[in-house]
Amino acid sequence: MAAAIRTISVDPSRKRWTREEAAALYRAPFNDLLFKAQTIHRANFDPNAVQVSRLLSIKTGGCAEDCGYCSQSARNGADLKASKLMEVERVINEARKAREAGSTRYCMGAAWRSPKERDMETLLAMVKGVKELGMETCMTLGMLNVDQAMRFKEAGLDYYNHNIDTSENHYSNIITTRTFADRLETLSNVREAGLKVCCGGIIGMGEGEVDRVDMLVTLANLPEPPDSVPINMLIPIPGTQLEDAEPVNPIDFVRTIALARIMMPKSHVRLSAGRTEMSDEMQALCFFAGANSIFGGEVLLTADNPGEDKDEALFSRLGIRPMEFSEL
Ligand code: SAM
Ligand code: DTB
Ligand code: SF4
Repeated sequence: MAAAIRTISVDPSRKRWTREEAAALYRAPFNDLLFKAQTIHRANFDPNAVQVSRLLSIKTGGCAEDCGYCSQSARNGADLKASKLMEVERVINEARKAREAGSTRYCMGAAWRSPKERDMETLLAMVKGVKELGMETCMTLGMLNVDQAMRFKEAGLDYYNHNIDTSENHYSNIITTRTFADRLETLSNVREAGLKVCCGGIIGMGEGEVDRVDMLVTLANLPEPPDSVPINMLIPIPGTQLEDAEPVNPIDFVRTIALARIMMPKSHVRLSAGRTEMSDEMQALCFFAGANSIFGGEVLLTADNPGEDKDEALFSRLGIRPMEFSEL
């Protein structure tokens, strides 16, 4: 089995970021920052194509972790019905519908600290089935060891999502049942198995400017930057620790997207949770700043998302088209 482990190819010429350099960009005049981000975006991607992923919660609620933002933690008072792991056939049927609606990547999420051995066969069957539809597959199930990561890789998993969520410094204000180092370890296990990494965070959890910058410095300076970088705007969920968090200033959110684009020029930057609260203009600025992926559909895992009709109308007004399978 050890032979299947991929050696990580690190590009020695790749830029490593300092906090000072990144902070200077974050604070630059808005037009300068956006011009730079858009220039870098165009050099690496079609500026008018946005990749669409779809999420499905395959196991909802009752989670043992205490993430202060999450509706699914058993430790907070959010009003959510917990469910058991979904059946494989149902997951595949949902994925087929998502493919028909234009999604190219199917992301399956479970409210776990980490997957248990007894569920592995079911999870591997889900990956196989979705992969057979021709879609890219992604899972987000909590912490993984190398052996689990390799079994997912063998079953056809393309991406694993595991967010660092915020800066190392702010992390323990939000989550106490695991550490920032635990998150980095799973990311390293996932890379070692040859899976692509999807890793980002949440803006709007009471963090300062320096925390946003530090989070992006950590991501950009990983041995390899994540292939996908989801930037979520906190959805304040009643009953959670962060239900009354101060809303994010839209300009600061756009700055964060632009900085992610500049620091990780070849990654897909995903404008993730929180779009129902964003105006069309704010989303347009995010696309201009280099976001080139979204979640489509009416729901994320448990919270609302704009839905297909709204997104189709937005894309059409902006002259944006959904990225096709051939462009991935
Ligand atoms: N349990 C797994 C884990 O935590 O790794 C996977 C599912 S978890 C819900 C995936 C990610 O969704 C979190 O890391 C977080 O970044 C994001 N997320 C969860 N609740 C959110 C909220 N209320 N607002 C914005 N993003 C959220
Ligand atoms: C990510 O960064 N955002 C997605 C996905 N990765 C798994 C999840 C967003 C969840 C939003 C809150 C909810 O639906 O419960
Ligand atoms: Fe559990 Fe993931 Fe929610 Fe944390 S973010 S409480 S680990 S489902």
